Amino acid sequence: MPLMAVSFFFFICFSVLQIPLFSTTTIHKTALIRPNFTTQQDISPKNDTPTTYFEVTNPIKLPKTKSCSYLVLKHDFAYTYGKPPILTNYTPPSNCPSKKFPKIILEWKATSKGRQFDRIFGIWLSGVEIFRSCTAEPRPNGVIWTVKKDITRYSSLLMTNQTLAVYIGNIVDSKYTGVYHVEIFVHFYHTEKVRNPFKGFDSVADLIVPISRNLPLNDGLWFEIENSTDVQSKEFKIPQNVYRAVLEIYVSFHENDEFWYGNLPNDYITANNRSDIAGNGAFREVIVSLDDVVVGAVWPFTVIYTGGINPLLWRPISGIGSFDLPSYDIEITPLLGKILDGSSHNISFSVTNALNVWYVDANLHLWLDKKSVKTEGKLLEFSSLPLSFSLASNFTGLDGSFVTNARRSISMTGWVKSSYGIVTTRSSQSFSYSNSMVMGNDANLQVVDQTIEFNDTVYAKTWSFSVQVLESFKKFQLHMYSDGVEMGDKSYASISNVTLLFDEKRLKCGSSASSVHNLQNAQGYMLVKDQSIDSGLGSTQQIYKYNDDKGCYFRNISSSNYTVLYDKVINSCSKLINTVS
Ligand SMILES: *[C@@H]1O[C@H](CO)[C@@H](O)[C@H](O)[C@H]1NC(C)=O
Ligand SMILES: *[C@@H]1O[C@H](CO)[C@@H](O)[C@H](O)[C@H]1NC(C)=O
Ligand SMILES: *[C@@H]1O[C@H](CO)[C@@H](O)[C@H](O)[C@H]1NC(C)=O
Ligand SMILES: *[C@@H]1O[C@H](CO)[C@@H](O)[C@H](O)[C@H]1NC(C)=O
Ligand SMILES: *[C@@H]1O[C@H](CO)[C@@H](O)[C@H](O)[C@H]1NC(C)=O
Ligand SMILES: *[C@@H]1O[C@H](CO)[C@@H](O)[C@H](O)[C@H]1NC(C)=O
Ligand SMILES: *[C@@H]1O[C@H](CO)[C@@H](O)[C@H](O)[C@H]1NC(C)=O
Ligand SMILES: *[C@@H]1O[C@H](CO)[C@@H](O)[C@H](O)[C@H]1NC(C)=O
Ligand SMILES: *[C@@H]1O[C@H](CO)[C@@H](O)[C@H](O)[C@H]1NC(C)=O
Ligand SMILES: CC(=O)N[C@H]1CO[C@H](CO)[C@@H](O)[C@@H]1O
Repeated sequence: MPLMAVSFFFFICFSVLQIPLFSTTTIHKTALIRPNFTTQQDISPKNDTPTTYFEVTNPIKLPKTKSCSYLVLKHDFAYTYGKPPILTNYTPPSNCPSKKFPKIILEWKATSKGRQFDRIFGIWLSGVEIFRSCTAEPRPNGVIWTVKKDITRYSSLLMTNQTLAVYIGNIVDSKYTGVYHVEIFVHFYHTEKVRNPFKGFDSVADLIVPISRNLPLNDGLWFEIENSTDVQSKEFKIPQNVYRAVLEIYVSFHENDEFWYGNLPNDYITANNRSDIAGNGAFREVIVSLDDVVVGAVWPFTVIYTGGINPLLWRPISGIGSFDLPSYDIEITPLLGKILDGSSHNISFSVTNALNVWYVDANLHLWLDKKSVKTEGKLLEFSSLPLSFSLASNFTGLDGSFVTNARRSISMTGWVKSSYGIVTTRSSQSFSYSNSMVMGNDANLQVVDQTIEFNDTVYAKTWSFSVQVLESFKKFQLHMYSDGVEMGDKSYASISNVTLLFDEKRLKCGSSASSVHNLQNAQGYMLVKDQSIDSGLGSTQQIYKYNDDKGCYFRNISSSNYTVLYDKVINSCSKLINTVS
């Protein structure tokens, strides 16, 4: 039988040394204890061809002509854990005509064979993160996966020489044999798009300042946030002719916080004398500060990595966001008045209630006024209220229920004077969070229902009263049901159901700019014996709907036991209206 790396609940997409954090002699609390599992047995069809894994997303709309393609890195990632990232010189291809905002696509192609955990990884261009992802877990006959990402917004970097860094924290030994064979391409496409003189919200930045750790170093360029008081910061300086600034945040959570939305409150842990389980409750947020003032936050989507909960759920259809983790933009233009002084400032990150470990970094996208050497700005209004938070616990022994609610809002208004005139920008974020958790069967059963709403609004007004409004309404939902039963003889059975929803509506000047509705349901069971999966099954159904001003995309797909059961794609808006209500 072929073999497979399976990790249950814990330890997933995780790049720190694999020390079992929990003693495995613990009793039967299978929903609480999230150890790693692997197996020599591969519960899969026997054949010789590698399996192709994929994440369901809308294909990138490409211009007809491809100018050029460039293999930027080919590397085998074997024992790379704790070592420096792989570095290579990036040079824009000389045969690529024009510097006129071509469409630029990153293509990640990888294969792996044998047994391996899922590993988090990142790609940086001179310290600017352009891709955060998780590897697929290999199979004995091998797996292949390809991810394409539109990286046009990083054009300013891609048109000049840079250092490309890739870090995957992989560990290879006699048991975990999977080496990741990776090829990274950049594809450049022609576009006829004419540059807008007053660059609107869609334009790409002229300069991107990395808010990440400096090379040379070991591990990734991300900051590692280990606990709730850990603050990681970076000093930076911007040119004095900036007229717009957007901070893009990358985030992923691992080890004790990989399943943060299922973590128990500390009073439960203390009452039950169970310091071996992950605590600090189920609420987390990434806090972004500028010179020690909270200016933004990210309430992240609950990405489940390829080995999470029951790895069989995510084969071959990977979890939402697992192959291309979302990044989050915060418009900080109103704050430019504070940082246009030519001196150094700090951006820092912390994570409310964090347990070890969060990987966080950011890119500061800056738009420069080509017609002046100095712009001016002033912050007019700023409001950042403290987090509103409530927790209602009701438990007896290991069973009970917990309801957590939280809200936050941040808003700011400021003007910037440039050769475009005086532009007043108001930027706001508002968040709400609710999490209901039930523990039953002496904590063998856990049910979590979580909803995050995450709204961003940017409103820009010039003297000529032309107004631009960009709104983003995000809704992230998670349902997780996990039930385990002790079978004796160091074995147990578990079933799990997971629902993930990623919804985002973007409005421009009040009318729809794009919308995505991405819903995944997964069910599975596994029999775990002596920390190995003896048998099991995973099934997934997914509905993906996307539309923007260029068209529509709909996909209805399902898989079970590694096989796609149905896969319906609709590409045309008119057909979509007729087929799906
Ligand atoms: C999964 O497929 C394999 C091979 O086709 C088959 O042997 C196995 O019984 C299936 N498992 C389940 C639970 O249906
Ligand atoms: C970019 O790198 C290439 C290849 O190393 C080199 O030939 C070229 O001179 C560099 N360009 C600049 C502007 O440094
Ligand atoms: C939190 O993490 C930081 C960084 O590793 C460390 O210096 C600090 O001692 C930790 N604090 C606590 C309370 O563990
Ligand atoms: C708590 O657990 C530890 C380790 O399992 C044990 O040594 C200790 O006696 C327990 N304390 C109580 C009050 O049950
Ligand atoms: C940035 O933060 C570091 C560490 O806290 C501090 O030493 C430095 O003075 C700060 N710089 C500025 C410009 O505030
Ligand atoms: C706490 O849970 C118990 C058992 O489910 C229930 O009987 C009781 O009404 C709950 N108390 C509160 C305050 O919700
Ligand atoms: C987000 O926007 C939606 C749509 O306007 C609204 O219904 C919801 O209450 C908002 N949520 C928050 C947290 O602001
Ligand atoms: C899990 O999902 C299966 C299949 O959709 C469903 O039949 C079952 O009722 C679900 N179980 C729970 C507890 O939600
Ligand atoms: C997806 O396809 C399945 C199987 O054909 C069907 O039962 C289901 O209604 C479809 N869902 C949508 C939203 O079209
Ligand atoms: C990869 C990994 O972390 N493996 C660990 C899983 O748990 C067993 C038992 O606790 C450890 O021995 C392995 O090192």
